[in-house]
Amino acid sequence: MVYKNYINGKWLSSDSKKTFDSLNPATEQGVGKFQKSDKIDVKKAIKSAKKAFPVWRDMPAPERAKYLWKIRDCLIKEKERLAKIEVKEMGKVLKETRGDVQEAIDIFEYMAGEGRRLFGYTTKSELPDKFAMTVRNPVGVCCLITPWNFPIAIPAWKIAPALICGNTIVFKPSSDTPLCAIELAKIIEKSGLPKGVFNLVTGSGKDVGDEMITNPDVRAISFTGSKKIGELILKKAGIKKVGLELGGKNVIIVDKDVDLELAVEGVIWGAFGTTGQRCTASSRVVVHKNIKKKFEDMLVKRVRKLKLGSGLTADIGPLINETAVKKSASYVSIGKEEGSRLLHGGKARKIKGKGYFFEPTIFTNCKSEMKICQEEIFGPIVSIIEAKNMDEATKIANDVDYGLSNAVYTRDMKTAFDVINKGETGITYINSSTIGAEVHLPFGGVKGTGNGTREAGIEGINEFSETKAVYFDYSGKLQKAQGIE
Ligand code: UN1
Repeated sequence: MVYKNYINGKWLSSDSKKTFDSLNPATEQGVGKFQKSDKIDVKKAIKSAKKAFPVWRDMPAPERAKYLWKIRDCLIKEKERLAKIEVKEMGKVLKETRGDVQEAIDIFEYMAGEGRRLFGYTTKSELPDKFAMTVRNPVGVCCLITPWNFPIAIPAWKIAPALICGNTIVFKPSSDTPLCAIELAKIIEKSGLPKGVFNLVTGSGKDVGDEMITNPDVRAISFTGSKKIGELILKKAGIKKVGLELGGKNVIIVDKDVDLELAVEGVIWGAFGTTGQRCTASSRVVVHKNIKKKFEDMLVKRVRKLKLGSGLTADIGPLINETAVKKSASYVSIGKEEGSRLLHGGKARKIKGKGYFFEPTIFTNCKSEMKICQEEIFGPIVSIIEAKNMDEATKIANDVDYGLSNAVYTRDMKTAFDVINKGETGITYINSSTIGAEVHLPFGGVKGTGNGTREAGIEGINEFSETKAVYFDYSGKLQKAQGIE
């Protein structure tokens, strides 16, 4: 099957006449062929989005919301089918792919409701007979560039707020999960959106992404992916609105005197859920020295029960591709060279000779400055660091370039609030893992994780709207602000 681009309400082949394959990471079999689009395709899509913009902008937001509601309804109907397609293309386990589709349903529902809010505010003018307020206007043509690890939810986090604010869209999905994107696009098409409001172009970052970033008709870029590409986008995009979500090196702190079973479950879920391929994955654990040994014993006992295999039957699915396997393997070598101790796992595996599997891997006796404790691995590898007290643990937690999500298991109020107040992250969990953000709260981080924007929640609206200050003078005379006579 050869899948096409969606431009101006039509499914079109690329002018390049080239295609690429997407593979099932559990079986290494192809799931389809997709357009390897070039700059001409992207220009066409941007042109169509630009043309559709005034129509969509001028439609009342509660009317726009009706389309989002239809998309939400259709996602609910198709949830199981989409979840199974996602297992096939992305590899993660079925209960998690269901969660991914659910997250998309949630955000469309939330943003449909925004159609009847999109609040600005009113305030008093410093002058008589003058009224002041803010309104939200759309930004214009928005290009959305998304990763493969949440191939339905992350595009939805961007598409839903962009649409409700009145923007038009060109969407480039990851080349590892184009089928999920096309299935989402088909659902969006079914909602009957005016043509050109939503466009999809598949292809490489080099050809498709580059044109999106540099094209002068594009007013906003929203990107989720690596820090390296995020930095490149910021350099190249010029004066565009840019939203970046660039990963993490998230930590779980485990205090002495906690329910260790609960903490172990939190680490298992955070470190090995989605095979460690979440920006929010728990890749570091900082443990109080008094309970370190006991905690490790319990963790290893628990991890041994996890079954590796196809996302339809196992607890841990494959990594996304061979490059990811090589990356995880190289960090295992680095971890050993750096002098940390391998407690469990560490090897790439095949099942019936196929698949990009990797054992859930635990390192201990790690030091914060080690590479395995500093760099984002995006695989099922977690590093345990010992702390002599919670003050030291909080400092170690902050000792990385990233700042997305952190968590602490504690019964002590001061420790909990220290992590809330001093933790350099955009998300903090008390007594649960580092993953599992909900769509009505802002998602994003500080330091190397992003440039200050947040997705989802009300902050997701900020990314896709421009705030305009409006001064309405009904005095009938020239009034000057700042006391000028
Ligand atoms: C991501 O890994 O990029 O909070 C997104 C979570 C999910 C979203 C993760 N709701 O883990």
